[in-house]
Amino acid sequence: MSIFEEPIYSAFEYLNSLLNLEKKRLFESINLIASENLPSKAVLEAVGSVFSVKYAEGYPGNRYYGGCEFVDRVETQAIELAKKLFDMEFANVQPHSGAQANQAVFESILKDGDKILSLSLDHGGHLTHGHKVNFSGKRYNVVFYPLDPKTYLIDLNLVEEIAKKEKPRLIIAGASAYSREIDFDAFRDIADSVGAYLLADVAHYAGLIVAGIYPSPKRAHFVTSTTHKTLRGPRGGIILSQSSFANSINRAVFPFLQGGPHMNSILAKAVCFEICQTTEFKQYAEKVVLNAEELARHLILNDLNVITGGTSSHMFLVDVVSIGLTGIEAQSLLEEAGIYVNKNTIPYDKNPPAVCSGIRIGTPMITSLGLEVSHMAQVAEFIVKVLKERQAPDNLREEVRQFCIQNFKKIF
Ligand code: DSN
Repeated sequence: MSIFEEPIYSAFEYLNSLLNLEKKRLFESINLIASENLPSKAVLEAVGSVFSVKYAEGYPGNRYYGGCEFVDRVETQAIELAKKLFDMEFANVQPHSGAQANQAVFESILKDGDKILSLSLDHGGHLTHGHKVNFSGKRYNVVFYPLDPKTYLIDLNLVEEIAKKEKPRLIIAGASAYSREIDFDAFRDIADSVGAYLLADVAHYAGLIVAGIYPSPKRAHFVTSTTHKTLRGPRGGIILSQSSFANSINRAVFPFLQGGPHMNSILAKAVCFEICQTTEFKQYAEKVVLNAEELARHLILNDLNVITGGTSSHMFLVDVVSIGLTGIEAQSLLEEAGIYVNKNTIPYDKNPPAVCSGIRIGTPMITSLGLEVSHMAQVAEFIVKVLKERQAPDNLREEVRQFCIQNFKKIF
């Protein structure tokens, strides 16, 4: 057999062993990283398909290469499904990531130096919403709205006040570490009152939105998302908008920011969007939120400080300084026990971003692996044993492993 045809395990044994180690890591540990998820087999099959061969710069019906008959049909289908799912007039399914989706929206309506109003990263926003180390903070003039210092919730009156004073050209509603509902309609009203555009970055909430259990962003001028978080699709991004922005968005994605679209990912996005329309997906999304609520409830019962006292989504933040730890310490103690979270700033954090005072906990992945509300007390107990009771995490590792082996659905 030629080296081109051999399976990875016989051609490159050392690479295959890394693949197996990663599978073991994923399926023998409790992954609570809020932005990660396990895609369905159909999505993974699409990502690994022969659609990865094809160059298709351009858009359906208007490509720079021959042989685009089937990729055109795939991309058209992905676009139609995305529009239907989010109930919006236009979709571009080519962005390689959420960051590039945001960049394309900025490019389509902003000039260098234009003003953006957004939630800062340390209050739960996102790097691309104007952080000073990111292109968004370097190219645009960014003003942030803070969370309410007592409730840690978005204060819409304050957002409106700042918007009226600052007159931004773009307001961003969306977050990577905000566990409560975002009222996108109210943001649109504020944007209208100051003549600003509204971008809803729903990367974290998209799966809950299409399942109808999180506020709809459809009144926003632009909606961006990743496809791999709560949507359970492939790594990638999408942009939705009103049809009047179609040309400027398309030009911003290609040829301005990107070259050839990844047609294998676009096939996988179409597969993901098909799955998202099913009752099974809606039930999955509901379970993600129920699991997050239940996990937060058990941590609170054990006197851990869950920011905002719970969650209305797939994730929540835990303040670990109140139990004598930093975020980075909590993350690494849990990792030793086989539980993955990420250190995260909490609102008004006094620690630097590399240290953080909190951890972010999410349930999309464990729900994909079949954990139910009834398992959450046990997951909380593991966390409490490590963080609060300070039991040696390596002693718990085997218990966590056995829990995973016994309770995770066999996916592969
Ligand atoms: N890195 C993602 C997250 O963890 O939320 C956002 O891009």
